[in-house]
Amino acid sequence: MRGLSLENRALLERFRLGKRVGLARAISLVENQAPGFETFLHYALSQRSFARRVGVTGPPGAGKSSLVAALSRALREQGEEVGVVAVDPSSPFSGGALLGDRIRMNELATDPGIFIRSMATRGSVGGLASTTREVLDLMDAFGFAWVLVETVGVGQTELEITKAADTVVVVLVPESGDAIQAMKAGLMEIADIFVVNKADRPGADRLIRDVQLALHLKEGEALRDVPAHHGVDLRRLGKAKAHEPADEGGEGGREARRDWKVPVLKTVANTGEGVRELLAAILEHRRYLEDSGTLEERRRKRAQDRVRDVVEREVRRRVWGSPQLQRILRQGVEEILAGRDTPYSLAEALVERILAPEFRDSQEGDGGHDGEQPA
Ligand SMILES: Nc1nc2c(ncn2[C@@H]2O[C@H](COP(=O)(O)OP(=O)(O)OP(=O)(O)O)[C@@H](O)[C@H]2O)c(=O)[nH]1
Ligand SMILES: [Mg+2]
Repeated sequence: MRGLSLENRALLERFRLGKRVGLARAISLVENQAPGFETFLHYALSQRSFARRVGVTGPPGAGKSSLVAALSRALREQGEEVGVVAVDPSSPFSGGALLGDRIRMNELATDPGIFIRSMATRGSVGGLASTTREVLDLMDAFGFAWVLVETVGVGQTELEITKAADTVVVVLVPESGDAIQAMKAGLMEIADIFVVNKADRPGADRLIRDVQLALHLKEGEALRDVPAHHGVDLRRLGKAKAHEPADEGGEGGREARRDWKVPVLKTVANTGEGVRELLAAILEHRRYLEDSGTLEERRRKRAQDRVRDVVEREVRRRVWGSPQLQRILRQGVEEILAGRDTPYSLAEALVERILAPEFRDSQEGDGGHDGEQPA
């Protein structure tokens, strides 16, 4: 690893001392991919991660921010420290989203035990840029016991949240459509806990039944197992079986899903109704993750994904940042346009060039992207 610049070293010091401005500046460094950010992360994240990471996703306006705020309050009442990341909120977490809840939100915002950060996705396909995951890591390393992340999910974009969170809470509302839509959107695959929010609105109980039915169908269970009553069924929460080994998880699949009974809870986020039960379910899921070895598995997968992300980012940076390759690309494109070459042979030539030792040598001494002096 390269050394840290003097400036970033000072920042690291503040970060490690638990100074909030240190965290805020560290997040900006990472978000902007400013010089030396990867080196900074290397030092800042060198400890093991302990935070409980909870992702809250769902359609726009479902009440995700309200729920995250209510959960944060509940956690703060228990003396827990909470970091919150709101990704690309259509209504900013600190502003419009919580207009009806301003006073309590302000309380949260001035509470030193909670740190809230909104960030843009910058058009990343997954809706959750790799920098977002790095920001979550920073919050974890900073020492928050809980890190909550809110992402707006429409369609497939929220699937990425499974890469960032240990527990995924999917929020639906009566007006967001039926359970079939949720199934189509892949929400059944990613939800560890379903929440039907705005339970004060008509149609909530129906949606709960539909989601439960869909879950049962998915699990291939008999219809007679559908609970006769609606709402929170706390009996279902404790039924995680730990004896089946976690399967290795296919592409994007969540491991050992069949061992966890996905609860369907009901909340009214802006009054706090049902939030206690939601927190209980999150803790229950946490216990399941730990007891079944799934947490370890997810962390292993997460570390692997992270390395891949960073390698890809670094390779892209070096390759497309190389004037030499840019030159070959420009010339090659002319050949393609003239009908003398194809993108495939040009790409192959470029890859061979990249893998040649001369390319590596030419990269040395260009100082890398962070322009830092080795310590
Ligand atoms: N009636 C009712 N309104 C709610 C409930 N929860 C949230 N709201 C309101 O719904 C609106 C949207 O809530 P948010 O918490 O901003 O929803 P969100 O999912 O974070 O929205 P985006 O981040 O913009 O996608 C706000 O006006 C909330 O006050 C609820 O349980 N019942
Ligand atoms: Mg929001």
